[in-house]
Amino acid sequence: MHVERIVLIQPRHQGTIWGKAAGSPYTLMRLASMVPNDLPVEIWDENLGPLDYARLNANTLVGISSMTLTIDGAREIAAQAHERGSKVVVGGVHATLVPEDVAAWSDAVVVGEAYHTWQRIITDFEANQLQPRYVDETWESLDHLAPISDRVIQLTDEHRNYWTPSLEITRGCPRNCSFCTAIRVSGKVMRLRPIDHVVEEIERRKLVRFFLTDDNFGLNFRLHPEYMEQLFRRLAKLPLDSWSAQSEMMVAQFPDLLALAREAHLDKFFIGFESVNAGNRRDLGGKSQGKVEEYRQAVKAIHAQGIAVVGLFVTGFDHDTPSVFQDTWNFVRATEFDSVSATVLTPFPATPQREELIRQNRLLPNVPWRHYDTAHVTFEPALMSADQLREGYDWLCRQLYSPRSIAVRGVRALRRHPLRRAHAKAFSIFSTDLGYRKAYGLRAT
Ligand code: B12
Ligand code: SF4
Repeated sequence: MHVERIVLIQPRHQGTIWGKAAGSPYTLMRLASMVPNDLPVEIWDENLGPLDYARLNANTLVGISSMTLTIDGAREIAAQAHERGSKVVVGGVHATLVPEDVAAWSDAVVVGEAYHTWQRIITDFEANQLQPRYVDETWESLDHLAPISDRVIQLTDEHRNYWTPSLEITRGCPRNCSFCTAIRVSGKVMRLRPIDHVVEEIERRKLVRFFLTDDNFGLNFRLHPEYMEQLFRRLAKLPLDSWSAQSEMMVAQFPDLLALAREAHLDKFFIGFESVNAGNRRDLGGKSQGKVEEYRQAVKAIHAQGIAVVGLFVTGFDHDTPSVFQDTWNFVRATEFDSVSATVLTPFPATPQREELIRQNRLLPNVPWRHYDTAHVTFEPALMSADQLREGYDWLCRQLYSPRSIAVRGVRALRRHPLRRAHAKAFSIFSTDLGYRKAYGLRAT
């Protein structure tokens, strides 16, 4: 078959703020870079505006990436594409978790990674032999990944269209938290990209700020300290403004690496403290124990090296009572977080946690997938009612994201920087809390 073009689509989840979407469509940028150069490829991001379905036809292969929250949007896009005769391939975390559901309305489902399957899918489409399912869960080395191509850099125009470019340096996480779905698409083995590749990509994409997609970058302080040291020394030489990464709090135990990270322009760690309730420790995968004094010490130690801390908290665990909201707020107020994210525990499909809730008949009926945004209540908690969780969470968010709270945290964070840098730092400091405020606000819709 003659392939006219390949169209990779990201369904809408957040829209834009002042004309730009939050994060660059990194997943699609990687996939688009693997499309052979003689084949036209496009990235359509529904966050940036409505999709031009009229340009699809039977010679178009449509690829959609989706998380649970956007899977219903993905299905609508697939239906539109099918009306115009296109074939539709769906991948990403939701397709990986429940491929049989996605198979019902797509032509092919991609489970796991696509570094080996995506090119085969294109060849199979050309040969009219698209298979219903492609699986890659081998978690192979990241050494030979196709780099983001110049063609893709041009067509994404990420500096104009997105607030924060994404970048991947490591992938996977050997922890096995019962609620985690990220490890289903990135694997339980920690893999590292060659430092030369990372530096080359930063330079070619002309990145000065970025957010790491790595699920637990900080764990490498313990697992791969030499790699981290080399990485930081190389990044220190680049003209970067700032970058941020997800981590667990044990990075606080590595002051020397933290100092190098700061020199490498690492500005902010997003740290999953998860819960202030020690009763929940069995659910926290060993990385947090609900010991608030330890959390406080960790924040201090990380701040001491000049790195900001965004505290991530989840409410609704089985040992949480209605007091968890006031306890979380008290703890946040007394601890100098730079920003805070509070979410509701969310039993994503195919997690051990969801299996257990199903066994106990505790999932709320008829909750649409778009409410799996970590801000809606989707199950009956153990020690409070669903309404108590909903109201308590609303109350907590009103405290956390009030203009006053955001201002207090922001001004406190600004004070840690020299006055001459305050202007440059203001965006990074306030944007995280404001982004969370907006995401929480979407809960009402
Ligand atoms: C970057 C990111 C974001 C960015 C989004 C950037 C963007 N594209 O718009 C931001 C920060 C905005 C974001 C927001 C949220 N996110 Co997020 N995010 C991620 C993260 C960390 C990395 C994804 C990524 O880019 N990886 C790098 C690329 C290269 O790898 P990849 O995506 O896995 O893609 C590979 C394969 O999956 C496959 N593939 C994927 N799609 C497709 C499509 C086709 C056609 C094919 C062939 C293959 C394929 O091929 C790729 C190459 O191998 C993931 C964690 C993870 N590890 O997936 C969470 C993750 C996707 N997010 C998650 C969640 C829950 C959210 C939020 C809803 C809530 C929250 N508290 O974070 C919000 C959304 C809020 C809202 N209302 O919109 C969950 C989703 C769980 C689920 N089952 O749906 C994840 C898995 C994290 C987690 N803790 O579990 N997120
Ligand atoms: S530490 Fe984070 S990335 Fe690792 S398994 Fe737990 S939730 Fe997932």
